[in-house]
Amino acid sequence: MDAGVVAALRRAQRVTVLTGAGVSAESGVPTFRDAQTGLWANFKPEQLATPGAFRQDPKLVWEWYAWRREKLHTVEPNPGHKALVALARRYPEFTLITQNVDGLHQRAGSKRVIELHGNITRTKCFDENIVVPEWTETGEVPPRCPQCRGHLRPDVVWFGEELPDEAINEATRASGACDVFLSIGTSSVVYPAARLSEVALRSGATVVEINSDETPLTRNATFSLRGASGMVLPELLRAVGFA
Ligand code: BJW
Repeated sequence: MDAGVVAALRRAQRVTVLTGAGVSAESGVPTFRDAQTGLWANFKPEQLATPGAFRQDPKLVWEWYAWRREKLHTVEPNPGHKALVALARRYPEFTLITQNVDGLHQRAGSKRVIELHGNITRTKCFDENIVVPEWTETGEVPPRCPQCRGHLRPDVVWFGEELPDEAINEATRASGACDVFLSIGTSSVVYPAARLSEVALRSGATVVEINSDETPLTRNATFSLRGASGMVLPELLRAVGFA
Protein backbone atom coordinates (compact mmCIF):
# COMPACT_ATOMS: atom_id res chain seq x y z
CA MET A 1 0.00 0.00 0.00
CA ASP A 2 1.31 3.48 -0.91
CA ALA A 3 2.82 5.06 2.24
CA GLY A 4 1.77 8.53 1.06
CA VAL A 5 -1.91 7.56 0.97
CA VAL A 6 -1.68 5.93 4.41
CA ALA A 7 0.01 9.02 5.89
CA ALA A 8 -2.57 11.38 4.35
CA LEU A 9 -5.47 9.36 5.77
CA ARG A 10 -3.82 9.22 9.21
CA ARG A 11 -3.36 13.02 9.25
CA ALA A 12 -6.78 13.88 7.82
CA GLN A 13 -9.68 15.31 9.82
CA ARG A 14 -12.04 15.87 6.89
CA VAL A 15 -12.54 13.21 4.24
CA THR A 16 -14.80 13.39 1.19
CA VAL A 17 -15.51 10.38 -1.02
CA LEU A 18 -17.02 10.31 -4.51
CA THR A 19 -18.11 6.91 -5.80
CA GLY A 20 -19.20 5.68 -9.21
CA ALA A 21 -20.49 2.48 -10.77
CA GLY A 22 -17.17 0.64 -10.24
CA VAL A 23 -17.82 0.45 -6.49
CA SER A 24 -20.91 -1.70 -7.16
CA ALA A 25 -19.30 -3.82 -9.90
CA GLU A 26 -18.19 -6.51 -7.46
CA SER A 27 -21.79 -6.76 -6.21
CA GLY A 28 -22.77 -7.76 -9.74
CA VAL A 29 -24.23 -4.41 -10.88
CA PRO A 30 -22.91 -3.68 -14.39
CA THR A 31 -21.04 -0.39 -14.70
CA PHE A 32 -22.56 2.26 -16.93
CA ARG A 33 -19.93 1.95 -19.61
CA ASP A 34 -19.78 -1.88 -19.61
CA ALA A 35 -21.34 -3.41 -22.70
CA GLN A 36 -24.90 -4.46 -21.86
CA THR A 37 -25.94 -8.10 -22.01
CA GLY A 38 -29.11 -10.13 -22.64
CA LEU A 39 -32.23 -8.25 -23.71
CA TRP A 40 -30.41 -4.94 -23.70
CA ALA A 41 -27.26 -5.96 -25.61
CA ASN A 42 -28.23 -3.80 -28.58
CA PHE A 43 -28.66 -0.60 -26.60
CA LYS A 44 -26.09 1.83 -25.26
CA PRO A 45 -26.93 3.16 -21.75
CA GLU A 46 -25.95 6.67 -22.90
CA GLN A 47 -28.73 6.48 -25.49
CA LEU A 48 -31.39 5.31 -23.03
CA ALA A 49 -30.58 7.69 -20.15
CA THR A 50 -31.90 10.87 -21.78
CA PRO A 51 -35.22 12.75 -21.71
CA GLY A 52 -35.22 12.53 -25.52
CA ALA A 53 -35.08 8.72 -25.42
CA PHE A 54 -37.97 8.67 -22.95
CA ARG A 55 -40.07 11.03 -25.09
CA GLN A 56 -39.40 8.91 -28.16
CA ASP A 57 -40.00 5.50 -26.57
CA PRO A 58 -41.20 5.75 -22.94
CA LYS A 59 -42.06 2.03 -22.80
CA LEU A 60 -38.52 0.98 -23.79
CA VAL A 61 -36.86 3.28 -21.27
CA TRP A 62 -39.31 2.36 -18.44
CA GLU A 63 -38.71 -1.35 -19.09
CA TRP A 64 -34.94 -0.89 -19.04
CA TYR A 65 -35.17 0.69 -15.58
CA ALA A 66 -37.70 -1.92 -14.40
CA TRP A 67 -35.25 -4.63 -15.44
CA ARG A 68 -32.36 -2.92 -13.63
CA ARG A 69 -34.53 -2.37 -10.51
CA GLU A 70 -35.45 -6.07 -10.49
CA LYS A 71 -31.78 -7.06 -10.69
CA LEU A 72 -31.04 -4.97 -7.59
CA HIS A 73 -33.14 -7.43 -5.53
CA THR A 74 -30.54 -10.10 -6.29
CA VAL A 75 -27.39 -8.20 -5.25
CA GLU A 76 -25.75 -7.27 -1.94
CA PRO A 77 -23.29 -4.57 -0.84
CA ASN A 78 -19.66 -5.71 -1.21
CA PRO A 79 -16.54 -5.21 0.96
CA GLY A 80 -15.89 -1.85 -0.77
CA HIS A 81 -19.27 -0.44 0.38
CA LYS A 82 -18.67 -1.85 3.86
CA ALA A 83 -15.14 -0.39 4.12
CA LEU A 84 -16.63 3.07 3.50
CA VAL A 85 -19.03 2.60 6.43
CA ALA A 86 -16.03 1.77 8.65
CA LEU A 87 -14.00 4.71 7.27
CA ALA A 88 -16.81 7.18 8.06
CA ARG A 89 -16.61 6.28 11.77
CA ARG A 90 -12.98 7.45 11.96
CA TYR A 91 -13.43 11.09 10.94
CA PRO A 92 -15.17 14.06 12.57
CA GLU A 93 -16.14 15.22 9.06
CA PHE A 94 -16.90 12.58 6.46
CA THR A 95 -18.98 13.11 3.34
CA LEU A 96 -20.02 10.31 1.01
CA ILE A 97 -21.14 11.45 -2.44
CA THR A 98 -22.31 8.91 -4.99
CA GLN A 99 -23.26 8.98 -8.64
CA ASN A 100 -24.86 5.57 -8.20
CA VAL A 101 -28.62 5.15 -8.22
CA ASP A 102 -28.59 1.64 -6.71
CA GLY A 103 -28.87 2.46 -2.97
CA LEU A 104 -26.12 -0.05 -2.09
CA HIS A 105 -24.20 2.40 0.14
CA GLN A 106 -27.31 2.85 2.29
CA ARG A 107 -27.92 -0.90 2.36
CA ALA A 108 -24.30 -1.38 3.55
CA GLY A 109 -25.01 0.99 6.46
CA SER A 110 -23.78 4.40 5.23
CA LYS A 111 -25.90 6.97 7.03
CA ARG A 112 -25.73 10.17 5.03
CA VAL A 113 -25.25 9.71 1.31
CA ILE A 114 -25.43 12.55 -1.20
CA GLU A 115 -27.04 11.04 -4.30
CA LEU A 116 -26.04 13.21 -7.26
CA HIS A 117 -27.96 11.25 -9.90
CA GLY A 118 -31.06 10.24 -7.91
CA ASN A 119 -32.24 6.78 -6.96
CA ILE A 120 -33.69 4.13 -9.22
CA THR A 121 -36.17 2.93 -6.60
CA ARG A 122 -38.01 6.29 -6.58
CA THR A 123 -40.47 7.29 -9.28
CA LYS A 124 -41.50 10.76 -10.40
CA CYS A 125 -43.86 12.41 -12.86
CA PHE A 126 -42.13 13.25 -16.15
CA ASP A 127 -44.24 16.40 -16.66
CA GLU A 128 -44.50 17.73 -13.10
CA ASN A 129 -41.06 16.59 -11.85
CA ILE A 130 -42.50 15.57 -8.46
CA VAL A 131 -41.91 12.28 -6.64
CA VAL A 132 -44.89 9.92 -6.90
CA PRO A 133 -44.85 7.31 -4.11
CA GLU A 134 -47.92 5.34 -5.24
CA TRP A 135 -49.97 4.79 -8.35
CA THR A 136 -52.50 2.32 -9.67
CA GLU A 137 -51.18 -0.41 -11.95
CA THR A 138 -53.43 -0.65 -15.00
CA GLY A 139 -51.00 -2.62 -17.17
CA GLU A 140 -50.09 0.51 -19.11
CA VAL A 141 -46.32 0.96 -19.51
CA PRO A 142 -45.10 3.35 -18.25
CA PRO A 143 -47.81 3.84 -15.64
CA ARG A 144 -49.61 7.19 -15.43
CA CYS A 145 -49.26 9.91 -12.80
CA PRO A 146 -52.31 9.82 -10.46
CA GLN A 147 -52.37 13.67 -10.47
CA CYS A 148 -51.94 14.72 -14.08
CA ARG A 149 -52.12 11.41 -16.06
CA GLY A 150 -48.68 12.14 -17.53
CA HIS A 151 -46.06 9.39 -17.77
CA LEU A 152 -44.15 8.23 -14.71
CA ARG A 153 -40.37 7.86 -14.93
CA PRO A 154 -37.53 6.85 -12.57
CA ASP A 155 -36.28 9.62 -10.25
CA VAL A 156 -32.79 9.67 -11.73
CA VAL A 157 -30.82 12.40 -13.51
CA TRP A 158 -30.50 11.92 -17.23
CA PHE A 159 -28.01 13.59 -19.59
CA GLY A 160 -28.96 17.21 -20.19
CA GLU A 161 -30.87 17.43 -16.89
CA GLU A 162 -29.86 19.51 -13.88
CA LEU A 163 -28.60 17.70 -10.78
CA PRO A 164 -30.63 18.32 -7.60
CA ASP A 165 -29.47 21.75 -6.32
CA GLU A 166 -28.99 20.76 -2.71
CA ALA A 167 -27.00 17.63 -3.62
CA ILE A 168 -24.53 19.32 -5.99
CA ASN A 169 -24.14 22.36 -3.72
CA GLU A 170 -23.36 20.24 -0.65
CA ALA A 171 -21.07 17.97 -2.70
CA THR A 172 -19.14 20.97 -4.04
CA ARG A 173 -18.81 22.46 -0.55
CA ALA A 174 -17.52 19.18 0.93
CA SER A 175 -15.08 18.69 -1.97
CA GLY A 176 -13.60 22.14 -1.43
CA ALA A 177 -13.30 21.66 2.34
CA CYS A 178 -11.58 18.32 2.83
CA ASP A 179 -8.05 17.15 3.57
CA VAL A 180 -8.39 13.93 1.56
CA PHE A 181 -10.69 13.34 -1.42
CA LEU A 182 -11.18 9.73 -2.60
CA SER A 183 -12.50 9.18 -6.13
CA ILE A 184 -13.56 5.54 -6.31
CA GLY A 185 -14.77 3.48 -9.27
CA THR A 186 -15.75 6.34 -11.54
CA SER A 187 -14.65 6.97 -15.11
CA SER A 188 -14.50 10.72 -14.26
CA VAL A 189 -16.05 11.70 -17.58
CA VAL A 190 -19.54 12.77 -16.54
CA TYR A 191 -19.94 16.38 -15.41
CA PRO A 192 -20.57 18.08 -13.05
CA ALA A 193 -19.58 15.10 -10.82
CA ALA A 194 -16.15 14.92 -12.51
CA ARG A 195 -15.52 18.52 -11.49
CA LEU A 196 -15.57 17.63 -7.76
CA SER A 197 -12.05 16.16 -7.81
CA GLU A 198 -10.88 19.35 -9.56
CA VAL A 199 -12.48 21.43 -6.78
CA ALA A 200 -10.68 19.29 -4.18
CA LEU A 201 -7.32 19.57 -5.95
CA ARG A 202 -7.64 23.35 -6.28
CA SER A 203 -8.38 23.67 -2.57
CA GLY A 204 -5.18 21.77 -1.72
CA ALA A 205 -6.65 18.37 -0.78
CA THR A 206 -4.80 15.11 -1.34
CA VAL A 207 -6.76 13.42 -4.15
CA VAL A 208 -6.60 9.63 -4.24
CA GLU A 209 -8.10 7.69 -7.13
CA ILE A 210 -9.05 4.04 -6.68
CA ASN A 211 -9.94 2.43 -10.00
CA SER A 212 -9.28 -0.80 -11.84
CA ASP A 213 -8.30 1.27 -14.90
CA GLU A 214 -6.82 4.61 -15.89
CA THR A 215 -9.17 7.58 -16.22
CA PRO A 216 -8.74 11.25 -17.15
CA LEU A 217 -8.26 11.91 -13.41
CA THR A 218 -5.29 9.54 -13.09
CA ARG A 219 -2.65 11.98 -14.29
CA ASN A 220 -3.88 14.79 -12.00
CA ALA A 221 -4.59 12.77 -8.85
CA THR A 222 -2.04 12.99 -6.04
CA PHE A 223 -2.09 9.18 -5.76
CA SER A 224 -3.64 6.52 -7.93
CA LEU A 225 -4.36 3.04 -6.59
CA ARG A 226 -5.03 0.56 -9.36
CA GLY A 227 -7.37 -2.32 -8.49
CA ALA A 228 -10.87 -3.39 -7.58
CA SER A 229 -12.34 -1.21 -4.82
CA GLY A 230 -13.69 -4.27 -2.98
CA MET A 231 -10.08 -5.37 -2.51
CA VAL A 232 -8.20 -2.05 -2.31
CA LEU A 233 -10.46 -0.34 0.26
CA PRO A 234 -10.31 -3.09 2.93
CA GLU A 235 -6.55 -3.32 2.34
CA LEU A 236 -6.22 0.45 2.75
CA LEU A 237 -8.19 0.36 6.02
CA ARG A 238 -5.88 -2.33 7.36
CA ALA A 239 -2.78 -0.36 6.31
CA VAL A 240 -4.05 2.81 8.04
CA GLY A 241 -4.83 0.78 11.17
CA PHE A 242 -8.62 1.18 10.97
CA ALA A 243 -9.39 -2.54 10.61
C1 BJW B 1 -13.84 -0.26 -11.02
C2 BJW B 1 -14.25 -1.54 -10.76
C3 BJW B 1 -13.95 -2.03 -9.52
C4 BJW B 1 -14.93 -1.09 -12.69
N1 BJW B 1 -13.27 -1.28 -8.66
N2 BJW B 1 -13.14 0.46 -10.16
C5 BJW B 1 -19.01 19.82 -19.03
C6 BJW B 1 -18.16 19.30 -19.97
C7 BJW B 1 -18.61 18.34 -20.87
C8 BJW B 1 -19.93 17.88 -20.84
C9 BJW B 1 -20.77 18.40 -19.89
C10 BJW B 1 -20.30 19.35 -19.01
N3 BJW B 1 -21.34 19.68 -18.19
C11 BJW B 1 -22.42 18.95 -18.53
C12 BJW B 1 -22.11 18.17 -19.58
C13 BJW B 1 -23.05 17.22 -20.25
C14 BJW B 1 -23.19 15.89 -19.53
C15 BJW B 1 -21.83 15.19 -19.53
O1 BJW B 1 -21.11 15.15 -18.56
N4 BJW B 1 -21.49 14.57 -20.62
C16 BJW B 1 -20.21 13.84 -20.73
C17 BJW B 1 -20.48 12.37 -21.03
C18 BJW B 1 -19.38 14.49 -21.78
N5 BJW B 1 -23.68 16.07 -18.18
C19 BJW B 1 -24.99 16.22 -17.93
O2 BJW B 1 -25.80 16.26 -18.81
C20 BJW B 1 -25.40 16.37 -16.48
N6 BJW B 1 -26.27 17.50 -16.33
C21 BJW B 1 -25.82 18.75 -16.32
O3 BJW B 1 -24.64 19.02 -16.37
O4 BJW B 1 -26.82 19.70 -16.22
C22 BJW B 1 -26.49 21.03 -16.56
C23 BJW B 1 -26.65 21.14 -18.04
C24 BJW B 1 -27.88 20.88 -18.59
C25 BJW B 1 -28.05 21.02 -19.96
C26 BJW B 1 -26.96 21.36 -20.77
C27 BJW B 1 -25.69 21.58 -20.19
C28 BJW B 1 -25.56 21.48 -18.81
C29 BJW B 1 -26.22 15.17 -16.03
C30 BJW B 1 -25.42 13.93 -15.96
C31 BJW B 1 -26.35 12.78 -15.55
C32 BJW B 1 -25.66 11.44 -15.63
N7 BJW B 1 -26.65 10.42 -15.49
C33 BJW B 1 -26.22 9.03 -15.54
C34 BJW B 1 -27.48 8.14 -15.60
C35 BJW B 1 -28.13 8.00 -14.22
C36 BJW B 1 -29.30 7.08 -14.25
C37 BJW B 1 -28.94 5.68 -14.61
O5 BJW B 1 -28.16 5.01 -13.91
O6 BJW B 1 -29.48 5.21 -15.62
O7 BJW B 1 -25.41 8.73 -14.40
S1 BJW B 1 -25.11 8.70 -16.90
C38 BJW B 1 -24.07 7.60 -16.03
O8 BJW B 1 -22.73 8.14 -15.88
C39 BJW B 1 -24.66 7.50 -14.63
C40 BJW B 1 -23.42 7.49 -13.78
O9 BJW B 1 -23.72 7.91 -12.46
C41 BJW B 1 -22.49 8.43 -14.51
C42 BJW B 1 -21.06 8.24 -14.20
O10 BJW B 1 -20.62 6.97 -14.55
P1 BJW B 1 -19.61 6.22 -13.60
O11 BJW B 1 -20.22 6.00 -12.28
O12 BJW B 1 -18.31 6.91 -13.62
O13 BJW B 1 -19.54 4.76 -14.27
P2 BJW B 1 -18.71 4.29 -15.55
O14 BJW B 1 -19.34 3.05 -16.03
O15 BJW B 1 -18.51 5.37 -16.52
O16 BJW B 1 -17.26 3.97 -14.97
C43 BJW B 1 -17.01 2.92 -14.07
C44 BJW B 1 -15.58 3.04 -13.62
O17 BJW B 1 -15.36 2.06 -12.62
C45 BJW B 1 -14.56 2.80 -14.73
O18 BJW B 1 -13.55 3.79 -14.65
C46 BJW B 1 -13.98 1.43 -14.41
O19 BJW B 1 -12.60 1.31 -14.75
C47 BJW B 1 -14.14 1.39 -12.91
N8 BJW B 1 -14.31 0.07 -12.33
N9 BJW B 1 -14.97 -1.99 -11.91
C48 BJW B 1 -12.88 -0.03 -9.05
N10 BJW B 1 -14.33 -3.29 -9.18
